[in-house]
Amino acid sequence: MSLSPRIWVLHGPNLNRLGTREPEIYGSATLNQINQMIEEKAKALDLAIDCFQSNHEGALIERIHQAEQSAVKFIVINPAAFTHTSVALRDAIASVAIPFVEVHLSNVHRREAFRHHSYFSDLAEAVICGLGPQGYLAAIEFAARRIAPHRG
Ligand code: CA2
Repeated sequence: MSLSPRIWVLHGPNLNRLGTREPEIYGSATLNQINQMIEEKAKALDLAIDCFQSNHEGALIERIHQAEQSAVKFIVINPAAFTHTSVALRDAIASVAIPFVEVHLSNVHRREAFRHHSYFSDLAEAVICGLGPQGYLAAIEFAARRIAPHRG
């Protein structure tokens, strides 16, 4: 059994389409490439990481519920469009006592007004937007320090 602290990364709807369209907004990396970068970072920090993407609200909600039973110490989540619409996903993350960082590839505040409100930000430890895939890596580094400060 791994003794490394467990972190789950959750990607919301349509993020499986990364690298196919709108590179000027979301960059050219595919989700697989981003997950690979995340896994490399986690390995360097001795964290047990698991990346999950779904286009379904219910699947993301159930994954969040499972996080508690799976002794997950930290969640990094890009809720994608559910950021701006989903009270249900907000309630799910509020129902588990697991700290999380909200990540967005694009700077949502430079975009349409409907992207300026998030159902997650007031619950999040931090919000990172506009850094592209690097935002996930910054979130993982933050999580590593937040859950195990003695590990450096
Ligand atoms: O900037 C982000 O990471 C977002 O969470 C991405 C969401 C958007 O609804 C949020 O406002 C901001 C959209 C993800 C859709 O990704 C696509 C990827 C390739 C082509 C089209 C969409």
